[in-house]
Amino acid sequence: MTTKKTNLSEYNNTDIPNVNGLSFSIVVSQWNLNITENLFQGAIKTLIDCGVKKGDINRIDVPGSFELVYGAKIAARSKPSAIICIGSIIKGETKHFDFISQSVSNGIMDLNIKLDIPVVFGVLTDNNMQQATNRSGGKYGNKGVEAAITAIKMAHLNI
Ligand code: DLZ
Repeated sequence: MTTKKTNLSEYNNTDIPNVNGLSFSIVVSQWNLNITENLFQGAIKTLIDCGVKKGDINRIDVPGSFELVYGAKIAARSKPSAIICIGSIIKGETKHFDFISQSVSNGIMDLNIKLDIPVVFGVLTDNNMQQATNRSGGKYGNKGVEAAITAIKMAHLNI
């Protein structure tokens, strides 16, 4: 099956639920920081554009994507309406890509089972830097924007 490569970050403002009273934590991996900073900017701008107040958004930095799960656990202590995990894992010559990608996706899934707070997977898993660039504000949009919209929708479910 082929995937049509379109910009997945275009959203319709009228479909976005009311954000009154919602708060968000964004956990940002510092590995491949040029990519994750663009993802973060996409996410925070989207939250603010959708009406979330700056003061209701908290940022936690962690060294790499592997640490996102623990970072999200820390973020959960302040009971935000949703947590967004942002990371960029890029394939190299060793198996790190498989181990880290698998651990992070399983870890975030576990948090969704255990916590009463939705935790959103805003992690790019790419074969190379060009693919990551294309998806962090490039020609295929910004995964951070998608993560923010997902977080709002999931937080709204939990009201
Ligand atoms: C070690 C490592 C490598 C090789 N590559 C990445 C990567 O592409 N993306 C990423 O977010 N993190 C990477 N890391 C760091 C690990 O996520 C983790 O921070 C370290 O293994 C320390 O636990």
